[in-house]
Amino acid sequence: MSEKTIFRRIIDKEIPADVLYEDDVCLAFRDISPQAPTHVLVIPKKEIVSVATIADEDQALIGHLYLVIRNLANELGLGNGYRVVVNCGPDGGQAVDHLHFHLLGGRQLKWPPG
Ligand code: DGP
Repeated sequence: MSEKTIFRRIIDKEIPADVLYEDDVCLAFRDISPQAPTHVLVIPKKEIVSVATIADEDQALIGHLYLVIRNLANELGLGNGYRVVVNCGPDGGQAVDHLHFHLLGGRQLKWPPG
């Protein structure tokens, strides 16, 4: 069996994280290396490697993750705007092979990304 990703270990409470929200299907916690004053990761508990391997049956789950992101953004005071980023694969800069949505805010974000 392949080794657990760091995010699977966070889901399984094997390593600590600053968790902001949790339900049956997802978890949200602060990024260990924040790139903005607010930088939260929202992840499904289901084993999904990346956007590239989302299954048709995951449609409701992905929609749910966006509602969680919307709620967190409101709770965290990001009324002036924020960015949701999903890196996919090596060219996309994905470092952890467990699907995750970055919620970034609290400063003016630049465009385009590098
Ligand atoms: P990505 O490059 O899109 O795969 O982003 C992975 C993010 O995960 C990166 O911003 C740093 C974050 N990260 C890596 N390891 C840990 C960890 O152990 N705890 C937390 N909270 N975040 C982590």
